[in-house]
Amino acid sequence: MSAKPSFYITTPIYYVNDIPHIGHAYTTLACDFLARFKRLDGFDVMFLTGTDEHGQKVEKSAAAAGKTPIEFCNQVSQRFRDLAEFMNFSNDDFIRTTEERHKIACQDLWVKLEENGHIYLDKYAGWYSVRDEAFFGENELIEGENGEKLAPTGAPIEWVEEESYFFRLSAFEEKLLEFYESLPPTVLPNSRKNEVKSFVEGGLRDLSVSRTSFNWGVPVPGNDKHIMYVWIDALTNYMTAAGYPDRDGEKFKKFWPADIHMVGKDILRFHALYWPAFLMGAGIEPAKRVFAHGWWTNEGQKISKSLGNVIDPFQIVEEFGLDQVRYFLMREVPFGNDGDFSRQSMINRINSDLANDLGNLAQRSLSMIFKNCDGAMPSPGDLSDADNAILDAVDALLPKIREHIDIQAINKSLEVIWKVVSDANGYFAGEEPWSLKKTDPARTATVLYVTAEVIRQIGILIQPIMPHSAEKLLDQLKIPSDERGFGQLGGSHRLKSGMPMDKPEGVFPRFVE
Ligand code: ME8
Repeated sequence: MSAKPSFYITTPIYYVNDIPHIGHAYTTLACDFLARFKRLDGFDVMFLTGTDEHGQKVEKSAAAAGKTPIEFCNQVSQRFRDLAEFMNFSNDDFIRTTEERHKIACQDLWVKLEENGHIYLDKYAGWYSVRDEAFFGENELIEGENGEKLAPTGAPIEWVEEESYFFRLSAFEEKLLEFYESLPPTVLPNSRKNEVKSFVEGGLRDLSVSRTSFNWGVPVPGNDKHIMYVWIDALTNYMTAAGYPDRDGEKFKKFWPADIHMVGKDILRFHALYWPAFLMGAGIEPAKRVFAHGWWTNEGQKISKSLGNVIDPFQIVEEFGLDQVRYFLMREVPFGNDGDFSRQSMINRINSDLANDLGNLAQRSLSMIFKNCDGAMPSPGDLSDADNAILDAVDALLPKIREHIDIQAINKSLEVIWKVVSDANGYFAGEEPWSLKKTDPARTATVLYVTAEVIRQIGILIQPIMPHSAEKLLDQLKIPSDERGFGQLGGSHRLKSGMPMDKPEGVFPRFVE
């Protein structure tokens, strides 16, 4: 394996009881963006996604569909793979919890926890929500419309009384509180860290980690009457894919602990509390960061099957274009906050940021080069203050972007790029190369060259967010494919003058209703 630094990022593994929707596409897109960014920035990246196929919820959904659980899983899991391909996600692996490698990993982790004295057999009596696959205390329940008891998520609950193994979660309070305070931050955004921290401060009860009332899952080693709690099984996927239980293997040594578990805020507690506790219990380092992003609503309403307003990512990509949807989802909402999907804001982003700002800048300048500079990249003359200012601005982008990416402020990383796009538009309009071309062709050549150089660097920088469009732009500038990494940014790799150009084609069309 190479000596490059490593970067391991994971998405949640999605339940196969439902077909993929915009929320799933969103989380995986954020990871795809970060994985692509890190690859271009010289890291050896492992990017994992997959499907969560065990548990009572899946067993029930399969029965309702008249299928065996595995037939059902095969079918729905494939939809998530199709989505990954359709959205141009660059995941390096796709894990399914029904795979043999995963069963081995789960059972090994269980044995480690048992050997370390963190698992004991007792009896569980309490409330369980199949929809959330989670246990709830009486004090957490809410009242439904007809006075019935519901989980805090609004899901129905059932009273469960059965023999169960327990994990000594209560023994990890202090270690978890220390973990939340360690730096660089282990849980982001800060509001989420505070949320999970105050939950732990409220006191932890031991966690029931096995069930005997259904079969669809990984059997507990040495007592196969018990099936492991689906969250132990699910969370372990992140280690399975890194080669666990082969802890001395190259892959595990390189990629564990994971750099980022990206999740939605709904599953923060599982990732920032249970998972690090399980790992601490097994003597394994927890992931370096859990980032819990916000929730999408549709035109102001909660997205739900019963409201019939689920946004189908396949359909919006067909309508608006893939890179356009990718850009909108990452740009529109501060990453971490909740966001609202509206057609109008999607159209505004496409027409203003993409078609007007970046698209016009590229199309106008490259067309002028093609028409006025004998179809080749011109040579710049002496640089004016204005030329230097815009070049300095684009040369200085990468370190600024990295600062945002280090805390997953994806939207901010795009904002700083678009600030330079906007400055470059101001520069181009201010220099008026079209009115100079007869009187001062040398100055025209310089302005066009400087603008094209800005576009070269912007083209390199937008590869993580809009891979296809960036490729088209860089192809038009005749940048060889091995000169598109972040090592090529900055002042020491300027565009080569004299390179023959083709007639440019617009990369960012306007959206017309
Ligand atoms: O929870 N807005 O799977 P899941 C933003 N199998 N993100 C959303 C969203 C929305 N409206 N709806 C869903 C599970 N998501 C478990 C995970 S991991 C070891 C096991 C995204 O299919 C978001 O990332 O219910 C959320 O956390 C995830 O889908 C839940 O997916």
